Amino acid sequence: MTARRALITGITGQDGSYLAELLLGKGYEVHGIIRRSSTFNTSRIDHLYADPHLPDVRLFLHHGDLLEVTRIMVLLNKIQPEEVYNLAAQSHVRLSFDEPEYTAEVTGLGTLRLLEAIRQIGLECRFYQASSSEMFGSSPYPQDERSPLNPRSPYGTSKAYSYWVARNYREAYQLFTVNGILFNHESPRRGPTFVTRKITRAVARIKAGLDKFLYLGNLDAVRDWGYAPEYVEGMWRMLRADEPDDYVLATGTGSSVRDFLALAFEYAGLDWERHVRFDESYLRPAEVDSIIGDASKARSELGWEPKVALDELVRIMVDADIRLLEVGRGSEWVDRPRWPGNEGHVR
Ligand code: NAP
Ligand code: F7E
Repeated sequence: MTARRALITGITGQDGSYLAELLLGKGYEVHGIIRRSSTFNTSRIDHLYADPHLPDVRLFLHHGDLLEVTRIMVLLNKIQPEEVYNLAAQSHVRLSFDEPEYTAEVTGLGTLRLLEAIRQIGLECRFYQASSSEMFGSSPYPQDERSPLNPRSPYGTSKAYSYWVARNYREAYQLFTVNGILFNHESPRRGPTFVTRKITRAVARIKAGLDKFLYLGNLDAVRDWGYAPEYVEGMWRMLRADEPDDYVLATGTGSSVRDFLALAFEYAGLDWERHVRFDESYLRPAEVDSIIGDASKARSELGWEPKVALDELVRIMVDADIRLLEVGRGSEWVDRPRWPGNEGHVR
């Protein structure tokens, strides 16, 4: 039997790395698009990568960028994926206020470029769009698939555009496109400038005596934080469903940034109030005050259920950041590869 073939944009990101692991573990041939960089930008997937000259390699990386449609067409034509996961994005909400046009180019128009390329070359594939709870913005919580979109940032508006493009290509051209509307999900591989990871890294550094203070913005914002490996499993389930549809993935529990702070510092035996200082540069011109998701549809139709609660998530992230400092690694943490037979191919 030939392996199912998937293409992941954004494979070097938090979710891309977990999704690549999941799909390789399920026997897929996985292709990822990476951006050329003057330094290595593959630390989250290095443990999965193997020299393509070796036998039985199932992970392949290709240089490309969502800004260049010709390259996207060439890659889709060459790879002929059966499943495309569009995870690439300028994903930082605060930064999107400083770079709104770039964010719209990548996070918004990038999706259109991919879908139009798929349509133009007549590729038959299933398409996952990484939609976001940021699209709900100021809509009252709990938010589900029927909640109105009221985005509050250039990132949120770009994601809303992509959401509608994915739906339009489903309706107009009968493409199998799904929107996974994911609420915040975190892990030891979370980018270090997102608030949870910023906090857990600071906890580790303060505990080790390397730093004294952590500077943050709005502590009152409420988020629904889940555990990233569970969310990529939900993405895969959406693409394996009988019909294309849109699904919210969330835990259903909201907590404030202050709650997260207290849990993380307390777990390390520290008092957060002695170490946290306010810096207004981390405030946003418009804030999403509270988002809490209702994932009932994913639970009943996909059998998807998150298991890791916030206190466990905090422990996982703080432990990982403390270990990272102990072993002297950079800012990225990856586990050993998971699927049998891979050991020989680790570089
Ligand atoms: P992330 O860690 O920021 O990863 C983003 C990925 O996109 C990276 O691989 C990045 O490459 C790539 N990328 C950025 N610009 C690109 C471009 N112009 N062309 C090609 N690739 C580009 O994000 P994440 O947390 O894994 O999230 C994955 C997706 O889900 C994103 O679309 C995000 O907006 C969305 N989302 C995330 C969450 C969440 O809580 N994590 C919730 C809802 C939706 P480099 O490594 O080279 O920068
Ligand atoms: O902020 C507050 C900040 O940047 C969370 C992305 O993955 O999830 C993420 O977007 C909250 C906000 O995530 C700091 O104001 C306080 O209210 O970790 P964040 P986000 O904006 O919720 C959604 C679902 C996505 O789709 C996005 O791609 O924390 N906050 N002080 C801070 N936030 C940051 N980053 N840094 C601070 O110092």
